[in-house]
Amino acid sequence: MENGFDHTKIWSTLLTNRSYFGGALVLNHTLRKTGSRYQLKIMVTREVEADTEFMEAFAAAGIPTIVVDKIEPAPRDGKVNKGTWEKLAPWGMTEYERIVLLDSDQVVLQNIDDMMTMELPRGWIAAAHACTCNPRKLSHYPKDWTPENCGFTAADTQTGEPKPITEASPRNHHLLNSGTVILEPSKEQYTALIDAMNTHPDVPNMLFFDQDLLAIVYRNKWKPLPYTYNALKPMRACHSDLWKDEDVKVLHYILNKPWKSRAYGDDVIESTHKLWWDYYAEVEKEWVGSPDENKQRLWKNVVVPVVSQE
Ligand SMILES: [Mn+2]
Repeated sequence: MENGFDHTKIWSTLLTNRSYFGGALVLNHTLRKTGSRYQLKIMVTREVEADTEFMEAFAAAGIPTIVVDKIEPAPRDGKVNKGTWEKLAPWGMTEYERIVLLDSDQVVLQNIDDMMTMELPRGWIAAAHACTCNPRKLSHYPKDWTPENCGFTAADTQTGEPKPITEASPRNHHLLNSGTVILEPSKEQYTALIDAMNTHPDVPNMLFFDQDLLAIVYRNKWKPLPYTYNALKPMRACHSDLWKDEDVKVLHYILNKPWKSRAYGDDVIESTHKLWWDYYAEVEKEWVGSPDENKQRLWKNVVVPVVSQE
């Protein structure tokens, strides 16, 4: 329990460039604020590692980094489906007993340390469903992404508990959102994931990369978590009967990011951005008010350019 943290289990998120850094700082802040006994370690790509000033900012934030090598599928017909495949790297980090993947566009509103001890069958992962309501009617989303087929439509609106997945479940109930994933690193599972990435026929058409692959490789081997561990902001409208603000533990800002504008809307969905800006103001105060001039410089050079200032 060095530094008061339990080092056998970590939170982790992936950054491939500077653009989500404000998000990652806020995520880390909310983990600390909710009193987690576990540390956030940020996976960074080789490109990030080469960005000296960016790496100084992680150090100034007191956030350890884990450099991950490029992960991408073997080319098919000379083409590579480029995406966030490095999110698969934690399966290979067998020095940890458990890793909980979070997204840097999430904020933690209540202590979620129970995810580190939650029972998980050997060889399984846990995640919350993907919401397949497609409320914005995005044309590139699959045709069967409708509210009737959405896993959350079947959840218990009283308790928030997900409906167990069975053979009779609609196809979409087998889909998960990889914003929050509980996993136990294993060489065997890592190899299976990488093999599937290189050989599965669906890979060239995957829109959500790691997320789509996990749903295939862990089909019937993933435990659905209540929506509260990965509350996708549009669900506040499209699953308003399920959503209870006071129950949300992890709020996930999918689609447009809060840090892109301070002039967010006041509707049910966009008004959730206020929470992010409130936490951001706390982080800003810490850095800008710091007696450490280096920290002030890094704030100006690394954070300010990627977070809307008006
Ligand atoms: Mn996300």
